[in-house]
Amino acid sequence: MGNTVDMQSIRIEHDGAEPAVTSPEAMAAQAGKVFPLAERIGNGEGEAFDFKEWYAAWRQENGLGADVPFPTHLKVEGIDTFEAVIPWKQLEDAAIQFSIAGEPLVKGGPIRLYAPSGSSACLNVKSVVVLRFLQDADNLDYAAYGFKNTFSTQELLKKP
Ligand SMILES: Nc1nc2c(c(=O)[nH]1)N[C@H]1C(S)=C(S)[C@@H](COP(=O)(O)O)O[C@H]1N2
Ligand SMILES: [Mo]
Repeated sequence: MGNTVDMQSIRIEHDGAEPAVTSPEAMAAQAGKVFPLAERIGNGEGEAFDFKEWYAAWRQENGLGADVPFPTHLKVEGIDTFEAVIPWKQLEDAAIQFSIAGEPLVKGGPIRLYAPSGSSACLNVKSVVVLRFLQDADNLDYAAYGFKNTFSTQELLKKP
């Protein structure tokens, strides 16, 4: 069905680049190295690639030079409107799960982000369909998660 392709698409928005869509397989190929998610996440299933390795490769392939600043935060949006804002330093060792036993994710697809250095397991967003790269140098430790437009004080994590 025509919808199948859209459901497996991930939109990328980054200053200095045209918004574009990609696929789990294309992202894994771009990252270059794939490993069992369990290497980083206890009980993690399936295959993953390193988020920052993928990001470095993506930057290079899109010709983003030193004039385009590195992001301070990543905002990930799930297909169910759950979303999270994650400080860059909480993305250390972050991994993107993209398949299980070589097959596309049935649950949590097209991709799922795991942030083992994140301030909360709630930041492990499933069914990610948008990656938005943000610049907010005044709020480097700002992290948040929740359903779109429903961020509340309780959902804001002030600690890095
Ligand atoms: N798309 C999406 N991702 C999500 C959520 C959600 O409701 N939707 N819940 C989050 C929260 S609050 C938690 S605690 C974890 C739960 O992950 P688990 O089901 O693997 O335990 O997923 C996070 N990722
Ligand atoms: Mo949670």
